[in-house]
Amino acid sequence: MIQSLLAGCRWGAAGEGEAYAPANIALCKYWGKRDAVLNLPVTDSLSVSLGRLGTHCRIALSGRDDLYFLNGCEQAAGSAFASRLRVFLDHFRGSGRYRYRVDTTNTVATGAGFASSASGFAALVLALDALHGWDCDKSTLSSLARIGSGSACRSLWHGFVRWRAGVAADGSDCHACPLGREWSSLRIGLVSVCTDAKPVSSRAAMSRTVATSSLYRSWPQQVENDMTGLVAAIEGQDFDMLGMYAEQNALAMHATMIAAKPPVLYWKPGSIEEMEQVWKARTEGVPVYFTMDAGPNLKLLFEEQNQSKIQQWFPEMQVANPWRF
Ligand code: 2P0
Repeated sequence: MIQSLLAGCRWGAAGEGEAYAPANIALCKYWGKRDAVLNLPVTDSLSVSLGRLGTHCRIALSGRDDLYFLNGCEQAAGSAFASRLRVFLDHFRGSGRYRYRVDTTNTVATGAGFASSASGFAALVLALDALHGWDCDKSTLSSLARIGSGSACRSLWHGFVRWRAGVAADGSDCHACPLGREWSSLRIGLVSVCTDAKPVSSRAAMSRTVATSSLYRSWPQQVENDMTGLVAAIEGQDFDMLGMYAEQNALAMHATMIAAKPPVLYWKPGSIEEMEQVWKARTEGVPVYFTMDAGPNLKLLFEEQNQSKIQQWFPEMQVANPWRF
């Protein structure tokens, strides 16, 4: 698959490649695969990027072995970080049997449930494109990033991005594309509840949910409904509609995994306390909604004009502006 995506590309290797990609938060979630090798999803998904929170990646050819650095620290060859990158880079070594030095710097907390793997693989693919001089279009790079981690295919662009599930068995029609709509007052608040390693990876949780959760049967219909609502909310810049659909979609996703056998429950008591704070703030007239991914932390959705009010409710939150990068 990778070979066909790169067919006809130049394949040089001079100097180094450098790139930045933003993290992204799904408003309509990717949850379940129709192909686990190619990371082909069951449904479309829709995200918004996190502006300056993401990953800077620099890649160059190395002498004998791959070398991996994360936030300036060399990572052992046997570490989970190095192993995941090595498997991905094995697709790109070409006839030159290239060895790479990869420097990854995250401006979003690594492994804290704030999607650093999505920005990481997107930045890596952009840096590889620059290093090898492929000069690929963004759709092709999106498909390449998808093979590293599904949600990475949405991190090739800033703003609202829709990942089309496609129908082709080889994934040739499965990549993301920007929605082409801006919403300059929209902000994302990151509320950290717990940064411990996840008890179950999102990959494992997704596959267990698809295989064992009776609630998963209704998920494609949920996505169809929520996607229509979210796209209409973005078109009409209707904040309450956007927040309502995004929050419902996240809760429905968690419901499918809670119904898996054995259940997957990422929430901590603090997650529920923060959800209740959001609902309480809303009853007091503060327009704020949340979404959550495969972890215990919340991402708040609000508009710039309400930021100081919301900061009083959530003094620890970190604010991302999707439109400043
Ligand atoms: C998303 N998540 O749409 C969903 C919502 C988590 C919950 O994409 O197996 O790390 O690498 O394709 O992309 C997390 O899953 O999974 C994710 P793989 P990924 O953002």
